[in-house]
Amino acid sequence: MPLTATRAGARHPHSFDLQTYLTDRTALVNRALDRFLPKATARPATIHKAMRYSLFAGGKRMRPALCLGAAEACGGSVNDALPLACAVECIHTYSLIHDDLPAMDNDDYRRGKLTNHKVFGEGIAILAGDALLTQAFEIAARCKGWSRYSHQDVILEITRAAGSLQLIAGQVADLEGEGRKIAAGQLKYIHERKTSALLYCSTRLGGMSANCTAAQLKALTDFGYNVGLAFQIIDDILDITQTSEQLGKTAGKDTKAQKATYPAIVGLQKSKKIAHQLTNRAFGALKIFRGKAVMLEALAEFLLKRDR
Ligand code: GRG
Repeated sequence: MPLTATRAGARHPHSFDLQTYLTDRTALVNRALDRFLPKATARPATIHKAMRYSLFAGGKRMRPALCLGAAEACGGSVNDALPLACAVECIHTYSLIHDDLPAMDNDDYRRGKLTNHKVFGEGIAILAGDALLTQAFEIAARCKGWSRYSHQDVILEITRAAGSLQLIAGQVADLEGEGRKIAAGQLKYIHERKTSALLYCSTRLGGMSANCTAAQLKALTDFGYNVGLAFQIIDDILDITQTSEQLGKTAGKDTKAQKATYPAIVGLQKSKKIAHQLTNRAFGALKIFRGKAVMLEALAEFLLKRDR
């Protein structure tokens, strides 16, 4: 997907091939995840097969791409950011496995395949999620270390995003909001936590792996936060405009579960407008990188225009 990167302060407009970038980064991430995880044959094989089943089911790898892109925007290396990109993907996959369970969203399909509990049973699916969450901390703890940020900083970053004040808080509010009328402010609270928190954790970790400055870290936070909010609005729009085949998961679930979404509260057109505004805010946050964040800019544009 050739995109012309001009918004984020590039002095000379040039085209950026996001498709090739994503294919390349996804391959790197997949190889690294394969190295970090216990082999599928490691005892007890069931749990390792279940962890790998969901991890390699064909996710878009957006959080790792954001992490690696943030590192590159700060002049860091992909190799230094790679373990943290993998840690975030493990947490994301755990959250999807648990979200699909009968006690939560009760879904049969995810990433175009049967959900984890449909293949391995509920007990193993819960444990596969738990094991992926734990795996993320092992991967982060084994990193080689950074001069400006300690292991404690990095681990705290992940605990904050995944804990009961962010990711889990968002999921709790989402569960409690089902079938109830909620205001736009409460919906934003949910989106900030269940979606944005892990996205800006990804960009921040990428920056930290590159020893970014405080100003760069703030820019990456603002960028990830706004991209995260736009991402969830687009996700809600796709839920009502796309088919299950297109999405690789059951479409139309939000309406059926009477979930509060932007399209339900403000309508489709206004939701699209808000997603555009948020993406523009994200572009604005990248100015500090003076054209070195073209991959982040292209990713934000891709996430806004995606159809799955
Ligand atoms: C169970 C602790 C716990 C949290 C669940 C992640 C989550 C919170 C719920 C999943 C459903 C949902 C709407 C999450 C918001 C984030 C989101 C849209 C996830 C889907 O991310 P994609 O599209 O998925 O990047 P792939 O499969 O491509 O990685």
